[in-house]
Amino acid sequence: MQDTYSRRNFLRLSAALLAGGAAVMTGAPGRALGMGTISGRGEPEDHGPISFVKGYCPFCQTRCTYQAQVRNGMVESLIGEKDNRWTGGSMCPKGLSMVELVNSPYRLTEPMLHQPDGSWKRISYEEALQITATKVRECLDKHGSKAGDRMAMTMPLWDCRESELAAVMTLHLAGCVHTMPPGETCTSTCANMLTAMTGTGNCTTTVNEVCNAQTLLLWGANINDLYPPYTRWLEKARAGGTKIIYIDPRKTRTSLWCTTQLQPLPGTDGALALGAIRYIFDHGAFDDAKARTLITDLDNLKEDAAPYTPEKVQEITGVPVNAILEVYAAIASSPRTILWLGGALARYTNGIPTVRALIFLQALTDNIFGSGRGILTMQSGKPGGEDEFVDALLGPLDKAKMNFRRLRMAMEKGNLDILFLQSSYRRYPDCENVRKAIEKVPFVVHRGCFMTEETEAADLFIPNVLSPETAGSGYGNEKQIVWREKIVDAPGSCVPDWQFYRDLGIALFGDKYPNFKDPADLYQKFVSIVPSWKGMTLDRLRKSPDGLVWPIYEENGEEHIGNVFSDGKLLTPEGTMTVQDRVFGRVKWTYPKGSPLGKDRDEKYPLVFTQGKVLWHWQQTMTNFSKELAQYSEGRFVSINPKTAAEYNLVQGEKVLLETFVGSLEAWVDISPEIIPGIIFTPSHCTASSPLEQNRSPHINTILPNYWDRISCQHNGVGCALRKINA
Ligand SMILES: Nc1nc2c(c(=O)[nH]1)N[C@H]1C(S)=C(S)[C@@H](COP(=O)(O)OP(=O)(O)OC[C@H]3O[C@@H](n4cnc5c(=O)[nH]c(N)nc54)[C@H](O)[C@@H]3O)O[C@H]1N2
Ligand SMILES: Nc1nc2c(c(=O)[nH]1)N[C@H]1C(S)=C(S)[C@@H](COP(=O)(O)OP(=O)(O)OC[C@H]3O[C@@H](n4cnc5c(=O)[nH]c(N)nc54)[C@H](O)[C@@H]3O)O[C@H]1N2
Ligand code: SF4
Ligand SMILES: [Mo]
Repeated sequence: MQDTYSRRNFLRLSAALLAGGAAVMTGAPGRALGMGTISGRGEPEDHGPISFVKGYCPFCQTRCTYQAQVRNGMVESLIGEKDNRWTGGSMCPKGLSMVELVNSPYRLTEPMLHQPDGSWKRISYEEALQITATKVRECLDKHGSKAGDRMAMTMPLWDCRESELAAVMTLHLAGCVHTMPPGETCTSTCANMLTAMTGTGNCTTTVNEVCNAQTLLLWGANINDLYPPYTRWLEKARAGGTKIIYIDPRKTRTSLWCTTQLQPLPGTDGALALGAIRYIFDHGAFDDAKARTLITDLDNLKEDAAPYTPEKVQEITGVPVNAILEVYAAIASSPRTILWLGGALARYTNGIPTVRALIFLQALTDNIFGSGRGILTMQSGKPGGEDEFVDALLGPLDKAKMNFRRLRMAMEKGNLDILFLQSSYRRYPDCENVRKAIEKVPFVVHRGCFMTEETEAADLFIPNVLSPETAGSGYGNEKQIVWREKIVDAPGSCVPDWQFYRDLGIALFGDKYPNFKDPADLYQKFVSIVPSWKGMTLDRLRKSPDGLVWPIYEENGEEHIGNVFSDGKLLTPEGTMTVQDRVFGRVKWTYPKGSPLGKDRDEKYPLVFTQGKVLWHWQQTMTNFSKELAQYSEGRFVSINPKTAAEYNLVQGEKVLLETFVGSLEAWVDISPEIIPGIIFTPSHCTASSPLEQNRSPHINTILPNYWDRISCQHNGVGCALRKINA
C-alpha cells in the first residue's frame, strides 16, 4: 500500500482536508470527519443550539486561535479565528484533529494503578491523589532538605500555562526545582545561544517583519510543512520582492516558496556560515566601526572564519562553489536580512558553534537592529515572569537545576524516588535505555491521554484533560499570550494539570500552597504580581482574537511588535557579544559526533542519518491516535536519492532495515531526487503503541545514540545503513 502512497502525493492532503472542513462547517451532525463510535458521551443529537467558544491549538507555537463550534456539549468543529493577525484565520490538520481526539474511543479516562503482575487496577481520582501525596510525604520525611533532589518532572504541561505554574509551585514547596523542559530535546541550543549573545532567548523580531526584509534566510527552517499558517508570510514577503534563501539537504514544501535553495550535507551548516563570514570580511561588505560596537573581539571572528574559503566550504558541504558564492553575494549585498534558525541546527552535536556562527553573521552584517532585520526561531516565545511570580509567592529556592543528562544518571543510580512523567520519554535519544532508567524509579506518575509507552512505564496513571476541556492561557512564537475558555467538559475522571497539582499542593502543604479557584483566578494573580504583565489583563486577552504580545508594563499600555531591541542595544549585560566565550570558547566548527562524513566514519554505517517532522503528525503522542490523520501517514519510510538506491540495489516500496550502531527498525524505501545522495531522511514520528497500523513502528529514538551537544539532545547526523531484508 505504502509505495502507492508517495510522499509527492501529499498535496492531496490539503484538498481532502478542505473537503473535510467544509463538511464540518456546514454543521453536519456527529462525527462529520468519519469516526465510528464516540466513547462515553452518546451520539449527539442532530439539532440543538450552536454556540461558539474561543480557544487555541495546544500543539505548535503558531498557536492558532479558533472558535469552537459546540452543540449538545460536544465540539463539532474548530474554525480558525479569521482576525488572527499571525495566522490569517488558518489552521493545520493537526490542530483540526483535536475534534476527533477529544471524542476518541482510545482515550483513557480513569486513574489506574499498576499491579505487581503488570495488570491495572482502576482507582478513583481521590485515591490517586492520596497515593501520590503519601509518596511525596514519605520522601520528604526520609530525606528532609535533600528530598527535593530525589524528585523530578518532565514537562511540558500542554494544556495551559496555569498548569505549569500550579505544578512548579507544588514542586517548589517540596524543595524541588528539577523540571525538564521539552526544549532540551528541541531548539534550546538556538534559544540559549541567542540569550548568551543578544540577551533574549526568543525571536528577536516578529514574523510580519519578513515582509520588510530584502533577504530571508530560512536556515533549516521548514516553515511551510511545520508552521503551515505562516505560509502566508512567505507568500506576502515574496510578493513584495523579498528574496527567500532556503538551506536544507532535502526539498520540502518550503522549497516551493523559496527563490534559492542550497542542499548542504547534514551537519555542515557551521562551515557554510563561517564561509559567509569570511566572504563578508574579504569583500569589506560590513561597517567595521559598527561591527566593533557589537562584537567585542571582531578580529577573533575573522581568524575563526579564515579557513573557510569557498573551495573548502564546497568540500565540506558538497554544494558547488558557484551556488555558494551566489548566496554569499546575496547576503553581502542585502541591506536588511532576517535569519530564521531551524530546529535542525540544534540537533547535531556541533549545534553550538553552528548557531553562534550564524548569529555572528547577522551581527557582522548589521542585521540585528531595526525593521526587516533580526532572528526568528522555531518553538520560541516563552515570556518571562514565571520565576518572578513563584519566588514572590514562595520565596526563592537557591538550588541548581539538573538537566536531563544528569537526571538520567540519577535514575540509573537509583537516586530518584519520584518522577512526574508529564511528557513522552521517547522524545529522548537512546530511549530504550531511558525507559530502563525510569524503571529504577520506585514511583512514576504519568499524566497522559492515551495508552502509550509512558503509561506502561508508570506506576500510577492519572488521566489528563485535552486542551478544549479547560480554560487557561498559552503562548506562541511571537510572544503572544492567548486565552482559551473551557469549551466542553472532560470525560470520566480526567482532570487538568492545574487541578491535580493544586490538589496535591494543598494535600501536602495546606495553607502554604497559594490556593486558586481556576486558571482565570491564577492568571489574575500572576498579572497583579509580575510587572511585565501588568497591561496584559484577562479582560483584554478575552477580547483579542489573537492575544497580546508580551511584555506590556502599563495598564492599557500598547503592544510592541517587530524588532525587540527598540533602543538599538543588545540586552546582554554588557550590550555586546564576544567571540572568545567564557564557556564555549572560539567558534570552532567540527563534524558532528558519529558523523560518517568526519573522523568517526565507520564503514558499516556510511549514510548520514537525518529526520524531521511531517505535516500530519504532532510529536510522539496524540496524533498517533488520530484516524483522520493516519489516512495521510506514510508510516515509517526512509527517503533516499536514486543514486543511493542504485548503490544499495533498492527499489521503491521495498522494506529495509534502517540500522545505526544502537539498533535497527524496518522502514519502506521512498526513492526521491529531492534528497541529496548519501543521506537518509525518516519522519521523527510513528511509535509502537499506536493503535493505527499506518503509525505503528518502533520510535525512531530507539535507534539513536545518547549524544548531546552541551545543551540540546535530539539526534541527527550519525552514521546509518540500509540493509536488505532476507538478502
Ligand atoms: N507537523 C508538525 N509541525 C511541527 C511539529 C510537529 O511535531 N509536527 N513540531 C513543532 C516543534 S516542537 C518544533 S521544534 C518545530 C521544528 O521545526 P523544524 O526545525 O523546521 O523541523 P525539523 O523537521 O525537525 O527539521 C527541519 C528541516 O531540517 C532539515 N535538516 C536536517 N538536517 C539538516 C542540516 O544539517 N542542515 C539544515 N540546514 N537542514 C537540515 C530537514 O530536512 C527538515 O526539513 O516544528 C514544529 N512544528
Ligand atoms: N528523534 C526525535 N526525537 C524528538 C524530536 C524529533 O524530531 N526526533 N522532536 C523533539 C522536539 S522538537 C520536541 S518539542 C519533543 C517533544 O516531545 P514531548 O514533549 O514528549 O511531546 P508530546 O508527544 O506532545 O507529549 C507531551 C505530553 O503531553 C500530553 N498532552 C498532550 N496534549 C495535552 C493536553 O492538552 N493537556 C495535557 N495535560 N496533556 C497533554 C501527551 O499525552 C504527552 O504525555 O520531542 C523531541 N524528540
Ligand atoms: S499550525 Fe500549529 S497551532 Fe496551528 S493548528 Fe497546526 S499545530 Fe495547531
Ligand atoms: Mo520542539
